[in-house]
This record gives sequence, structure tokens and C-alpha cells, in this order.
Amino acid sequence: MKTHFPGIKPVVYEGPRSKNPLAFKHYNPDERVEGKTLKEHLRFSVVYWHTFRNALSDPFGAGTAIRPWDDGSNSVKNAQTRVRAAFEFMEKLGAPFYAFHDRDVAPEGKDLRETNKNLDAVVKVLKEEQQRTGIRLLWGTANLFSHPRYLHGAATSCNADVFAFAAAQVKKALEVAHELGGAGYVFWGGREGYSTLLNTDLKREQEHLAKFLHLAVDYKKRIGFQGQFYIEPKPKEPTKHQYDSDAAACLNFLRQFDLLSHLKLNLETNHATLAGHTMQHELEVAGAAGALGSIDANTGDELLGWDTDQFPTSVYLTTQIMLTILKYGGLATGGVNFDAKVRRESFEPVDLFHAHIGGMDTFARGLKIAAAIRKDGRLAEFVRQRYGSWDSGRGAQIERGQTSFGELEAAMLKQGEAAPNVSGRQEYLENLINEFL
Ligand code: XLS
Ligand code: NI
Ligand code: NI
Repeated sequence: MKTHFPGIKPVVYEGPRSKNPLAFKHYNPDERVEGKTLKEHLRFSVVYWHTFRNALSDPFGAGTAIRPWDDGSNSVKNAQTRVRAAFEFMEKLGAPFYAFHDRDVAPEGKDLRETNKNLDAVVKVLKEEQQRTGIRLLWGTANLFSHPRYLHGAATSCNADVFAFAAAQVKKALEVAHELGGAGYVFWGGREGYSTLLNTDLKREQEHLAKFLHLAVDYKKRIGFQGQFYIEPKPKEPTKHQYDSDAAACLNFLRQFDLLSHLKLNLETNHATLAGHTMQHELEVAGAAGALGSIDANTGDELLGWDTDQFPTSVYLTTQIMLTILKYGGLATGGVNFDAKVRRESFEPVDLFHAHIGGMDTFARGLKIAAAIRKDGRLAEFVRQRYGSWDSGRGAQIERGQTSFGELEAAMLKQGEAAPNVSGRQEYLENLINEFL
């Protein structure tokens, strides 16, 4: 078999003392934490779009990426060769999952029929490579934002034919995800939003988006696809305002249109920060609603205001993320999906390894640290005690719904004042976390 990454051996765990840049220092897939292996906890996934389709261009300059296996053409044959290179990469990295948009893997043809045919020809190779390597599809999705037909949006387009085209595209993408045994399917509303309210019927667009998702749910049942549906929040980029702007907005939308039982959230760090939240906030909001599904692991740049999609390198960040994920019982169908790209200056194939190895090690550390914090128990105990007044007496009565405003007023009139509060001890808790880093 032809190798596309000559000179790169399968990446193995060598431990924290290793100076080998192409080895894991912290991600030991078979190590056990809280009863599961690291591999089972983290379910790492490589994204096709950034890792195999991003030429690393920016608004000021052309792509810089050197990808020797890619002839730069839009042929199906090139797309098939790229699949072989992608699987060699994922196999050498030891990533158990991958994710893709329909248009990442296969080129558009002259019409929908030809495009679907192209996709089938590439899916055949994806299936072969999945079988050869055991690597699985974490989730599939449809690109409903790049083609000019989607300039007004897809499900929220002012043009009903565009809605129909998007429906046809998602129908096919669901069939493909089903065929490949996908563990999930993601809806990200890339252009489901607006640039100006002057030309926008917001109410109608939101209703159309809900209609679209209901049709997808119906079709999923029809073909017997068992994968989990996710919606991925992002507040802006490419539009000025996107309807699925953050976890709370998504949950409200899903609840309003009776979709909450069908979709969970796929949360991305850089989208959280674009929305003015921390990633942990988004995870907590989703977890509290029973809708924490999967994560797109990346990070933004504190000094840049856009979706820079960098690989995560902050152990503090991954510790926070893993604390919340462990708290809500782990990623069931989801995974740690690296929706991240190397910098334009990091143009060699080996940089793809450095980036993913770093991300995987950072998450492995975060997981181990989070587990140690949980085992220590002081943090959870502090929070438990902070809410202690709710565990008995008046608090428990309120929680059980066994009281009224009248009764509570009577009690406070008698008591005269609510008892002084306890300190939040933020600084003590911050120090406590640092003990584990
Ligand atoms: C873009 C999104 C996108 C989704 C999949 O910002 O993160 O890549 O994850 O369509
Ligand atoms: Ni994403
Ligand atoms: Ni993003």
C-alpha cells in the first residue's frame, strides 16, 4: 500500500518524560479513569474539512498547505485518494472517529444527480477504509452554506426551492451517515440567520427551520438511522446573527418547536466564546437540560474576535470541560471532535500530527485532573454545603412545592431577617483547582 505520510510511525504513548514530539505524553488510550479507558472517555475525532480540505488561505492570502497526496483537482479520483490519506493519518494518530460534511469528501457535479453519484463513489472508499481500520464515523453533516445557492440561508432561505434543495441534500447525507454506521448527525446553521432585519421575516424563518428539522426527524425514523441528532450553536459568522446562537437559544428553540427529545447539543469552544460565554457555561446549560451531546474541541484567541478554530492547548480549559462532562455522566454517543485547524504558517503534513497530538494530550490531562478533583471531593463537598439550607426544613419544603408566598411571608415576618450568608470562597476554590494542575 502506498504511504502518504512517509517517515511517520504510529503515534504511541511514551509518558510525560518523553521528548519525542510525535509521541503522546499523557494520552494513554488504555489507562483507566473512573472505570473507563481514556479512549472510551474521550472518543477523539478528526474533522475532514479542516484537516484534509483546508488549504490554509485567509482573506489576505492564498492557501499555503502542502498536501502531497492531493492533486488539487476536483475529480472523484482525487477525492478517493484523499480518503486513503485521511485514514492513514487517523490510523497513525490512533483516532477512533472522524466527521465530515458531504461536500468535504466528494465534489459537486453539474446537478444534484451527478453530485449524489460522486458522493456514492467516495462513500464506497470511506466504507472500505472504515472496515480496514475500525475507525468509525462520529457524525456526518451536510454543507448548507458554501454554495452560492445558500446565500440567503438553507432551511431559512426566502426561496422555497432552496429549502427543497437543502432537504434533498440532507436526505442524502442522512442515508450516507446511516450507510457508514454513523454515531450521529449534526445540524449547524451556517447561514440560518440574517444580515439585516430590514429584509427578514424572522418568525417565518424560524418556523421554517423547525419544519426542516421535523422533516429530518421523520426521515431518520423512516430509514431506521439510529445515530443521535445534534444542533451546534454559533452566534455569528458567516451571518451577523444566527438563530442557533448559543446553548440557551438552541434549547429554547427546540422546546418551542417540540424538538427537544430529538436533538442534543454539539458544543464548540470557540463558538461559546464568540457568544460571550465560557465553554463550561455552555456545557453546564446543556447538561442541566439533559441535552449535552458532543463537543467540537478547539479554542479561540483572546486577542482576536473571530472563530480562529485553534487546537486546544490549555489544560485549565480542558480540566473545566472534563469536570462538567464527567459530572453529567460522560459523552455517550458524542466525542471530542477536533473542529480545529493548523495555522497558515504550519503548512507541512507533520504539523497535522503535532496539532492533534497536542490536543489529545491536553484533553487527556484535563480528564485526569478533573477525575483527581472529583476523587478528592472537596470541590463537590463545598458546593453541596453551600446549598445545605435546601436539604431540610424550609428549603426542602420549597423544593417539594409544599409552600406558598403567604406562608413564606409569615415566616419572615416572624424571623425579621434572613440569616447572614456564607462566603462564596471563590479565591479559595481557585487555589484548590491549582493544587491539581
Ligand atoms: C463552523 C462549524 C462547523 C460545524 C459543522 O464554524 O463549527 O464546522 O461544526 O458544520
Ligand atoms: Ni463545529
Ligand atoms: Ni467553528
